[in-house]
Amino acid sequence: MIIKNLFAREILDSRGYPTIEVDIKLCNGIIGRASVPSGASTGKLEALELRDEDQKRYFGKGVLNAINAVNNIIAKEIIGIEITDQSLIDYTLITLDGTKNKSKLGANAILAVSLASAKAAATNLSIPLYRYLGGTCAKVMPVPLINVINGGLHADNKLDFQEFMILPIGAKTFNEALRMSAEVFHSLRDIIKKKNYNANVGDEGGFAPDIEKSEEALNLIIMAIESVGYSTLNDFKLGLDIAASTFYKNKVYKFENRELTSDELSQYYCDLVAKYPIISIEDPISEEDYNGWKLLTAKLGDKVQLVGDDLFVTNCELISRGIKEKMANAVLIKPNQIGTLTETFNAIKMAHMNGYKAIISHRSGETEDTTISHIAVASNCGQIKAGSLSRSERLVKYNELIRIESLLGKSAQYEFY
Ligand code: 2PG
Ligand code: MG
Repeated sequence: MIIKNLFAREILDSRGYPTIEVDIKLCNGIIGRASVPSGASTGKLEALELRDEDQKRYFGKGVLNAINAVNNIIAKEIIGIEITDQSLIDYTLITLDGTKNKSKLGANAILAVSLASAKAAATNLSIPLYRYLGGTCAKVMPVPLINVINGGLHADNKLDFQEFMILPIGAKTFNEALRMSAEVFHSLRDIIKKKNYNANVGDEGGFAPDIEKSEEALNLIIMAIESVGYSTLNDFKLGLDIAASTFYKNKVYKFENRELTSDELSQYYCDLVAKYPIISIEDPISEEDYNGWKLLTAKLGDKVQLVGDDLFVTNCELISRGIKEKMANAVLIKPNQIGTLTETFNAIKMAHMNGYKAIISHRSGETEDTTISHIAVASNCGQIKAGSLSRSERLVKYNELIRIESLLGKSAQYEFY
C-alpha cells in the first residue's frame, strides 16, 4: 500500500514540553501515528533534536521547525513510497537530511516519520507491530528494568546516581514480573514514608526521597523486596544507571562528597557489587573517559552487565569502536538517539553479533507511544527499561507488553539470560 499523505503536529511530552507527532495516511485510509520522546541526561553524540529558536514560545523548546520539515520537505519525498519498504523510507530520510547527526531536518522529525511508517504498515497488514518488525521468531518477553528510585537529573533530590532499578529475574512470565515488581514498588513507598522521607516521584515515576547516599537507596529497595516475601537470590536483582557523565569534570568523578579518579571509581564499583546484588550498571563511567571504560570492563565485565548509553548513543560507529576496544558488554538502545528504525535495528544487530546484550529504552521525557515495547519483543533482546510503575507514560509501555504476552500465548518466553 502506498503512502498518500503525512502530517506532523506539536503535542506535549510527560514533562509538559513540546514534542512531535506524525500521522502517515495510506491510500486505503489507514493511518499510522507515532510520537517521539526526549532525554534530559543526553549523550554528546546523539542525533540532534531540533528545537525552535523562538524564545517566546515554550522557552525556545517548540518544535515548529521539525514540523515544518515533515510537512513541507519530507512529505514530498515520502509520499508515493510503498509502506512496507521501511529501509527505503529510512534511507530516503537519511539522504534527504544529509548530515551526520540529522541536524538539518532534526532526528525528532525523522524518527516520528520512520516509526509512524512501521505502524501504518503493521496496521495495514492487520498484524501487531512486534510481529511486523520481528517476523515469526519474535517471542522473547523482555525482563523489565524498573526504576524505583530516581536521582541525578531526573529528580529534585540529592542523589547523584540517576536510576536505581529492580530486575524481576525470578518470574515465570512478564505478567508475573510486573505483579511482583508492583508489590515491591508499593512496599517501597510504605518504607520511605515510615522513615519520614517524602514519597513523591521523579521524572520516570520512581520515588525521589531526599536522601544523599546511593547505599541508602539500595538498602531501602532491598528492604522493600524482602518485606513482601521476595529474595535477592532468586526473585530480584538490582541495576543502576549512574549517568556518570553528569558528574565528571577535569578527569575526576565528584559524587556523594567524594572525588575519585576512574581507577578509584572502578574499585568503588567492585566493592559495591561485592556488597549488593547488582547485576547491571549503565554508564558507570563518563562517555569521554575511554580509558576508564576499558579499565572497568576488564575488572568487572565478566561479572556484571556494563551498559553503554551515553557512550554508544545507539550509533553503530561508536558501538563498533567500543567492541574493538573492549568497552562495556551491553548497549542501551534508544531510537531517538540515532533517528530511524532501520538504524535502531542495525545497532541491536551489531550488539548481538558481537556478544553484547541490547536493552531497549525509553527517555525521561516520554509520550503515550508504545513502539519500544514492540521493538523489545521484535528483536528478542530480552530486556527493556521503561521507568517505574507510576506515571502513565511509563505504564503504557509495560501494559502494552502484557497485551503482547497474551497475544503470544504459549509461545511467549520470559527468562533472564
Ligand atoms: C537514561 C535515560 C532514560 P534520559 O539515561 O538512560 O532513563 O535518561 O532520557 O534523560 O537520557
Ligand atoms: Mg542512561
